[in-house]
Amino acid sequence: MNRLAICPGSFDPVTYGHLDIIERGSKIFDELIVAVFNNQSKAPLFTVDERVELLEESTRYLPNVSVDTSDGLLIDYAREHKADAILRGLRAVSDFEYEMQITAMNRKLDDNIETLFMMTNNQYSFLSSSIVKEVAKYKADVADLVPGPVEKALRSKYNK
Ligand code: COD
Repeated sequence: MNRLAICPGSFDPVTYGHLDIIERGSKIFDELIVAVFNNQSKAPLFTVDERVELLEESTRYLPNVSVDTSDGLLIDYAREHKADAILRGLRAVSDFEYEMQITAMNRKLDDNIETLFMMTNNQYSFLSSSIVKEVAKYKADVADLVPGPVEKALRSKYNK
């Protein structure tokens, strides 16, 4: 049986923290779709197309991972793709409340699709797209926080 998971997020931009969850998820599921959604509460730096392209470049080495985008509801997307699970990462207790709300709402909309959480690698527990953007803006070195193509894209966004 082919097991499919959706790994949803804003990925604005993808970091090594995201990549760690994607890579570990790809070992558990037969197929993993990384799906870029717009999070209404965040003003993105990168367009959806740019985020998709950066994810594609950064996950090319994982043969069972593909990248897609949707402007609809996550649960509808998961249902349409007959996903077995939604995969999310957890960094700290501070993520928990937000994740619980999303999961509870998604379960109310469809209780056949499980949401699974993977604890972050300790090394990336502090890492978020927002922090990366903040430090990149001030021209700090982000080479060990994001994949090469993202580092380059940040440099060109902030005209370094
Ligand atoms: N280590 C481990 N995991 C991490 C790290 C890290 N350093 N950084 C981020 N992650 C995880 C996050 O916890 C998350 O699971 C995933 O990576 C993606 O993170 P983000 O920040 O890019 O994504 P979010 O939280 O902005 O994604 C929110 C969604 C886009 C999924 C949400 O807004 C959504 O579902 N939108 C679609 C519309 C919808 O269905 N809304 C109703 C939801 S109830």
